[in-house]
Amino acid sequence: MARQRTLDNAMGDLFEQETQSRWLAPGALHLPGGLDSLGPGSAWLLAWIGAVSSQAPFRHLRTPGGQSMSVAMTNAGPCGWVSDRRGYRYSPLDPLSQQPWPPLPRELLTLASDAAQAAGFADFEPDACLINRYLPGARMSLHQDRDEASFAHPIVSVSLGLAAEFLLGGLTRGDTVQRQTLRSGDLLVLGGEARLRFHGVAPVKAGAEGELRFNLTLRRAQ
Ligand code: MD6
Ligand code: FE
Repeated sequence: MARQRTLDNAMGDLFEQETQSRWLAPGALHLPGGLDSLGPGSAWLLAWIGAVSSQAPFRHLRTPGGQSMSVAMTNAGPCGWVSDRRGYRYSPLDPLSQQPWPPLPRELLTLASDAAQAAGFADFEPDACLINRYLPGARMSLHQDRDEASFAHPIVSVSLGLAAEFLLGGLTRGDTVQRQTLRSGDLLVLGGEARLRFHGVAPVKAGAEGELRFNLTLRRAQ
């Protein structure tokens, strides 16, 4: 009896840990394991990333300053985020093929909209999905996402594979940064007051969750 209750408690705690969402800051909601609680797991998403990258391969974009990024990127949806010597922007065509980016599946739009809803942002309809691929050692320096037409919409991110330390700063580059581990299946919403907070990813470490980390960010670009 007592033993059973202990086991139930342990299971309950585990479930809570996996599903309890937490505000990192006003407008910044972390949903651990949100991919599983809002949708049917991660296998379909990994398969979809494979299909996207066979049409629009991952590539190391150059910053306007000319440096090659350590993270490889591709996109899906009506708009894709690109960077080159001319600057950062959204483009309806993949510059490598001059073809439209692969479409966004309904399941992903629903996942993003449900996550945004959980953070208090109604009617989020993304038109862009940037897919980042990290090998161990790759990192994302502190940045603001400000190439979108309106900052009224949140950005929803989905992490898969290797865990990473997400760095959340303030509205000024020099502000103190808090760290949050993002694990496979975690969702993160940045909206409202947090929409323009600086953020980045510390160098990804090798681990047991696979060889790679993927992060998908669903955005309203236009
Ligand atoms: C990453 N994420 O986790 C990079 N941006 O690999 C982002 O840059 C990001 O997670 C806006 C909103 C959520 C994010
Ligand atoms: Fe970002």
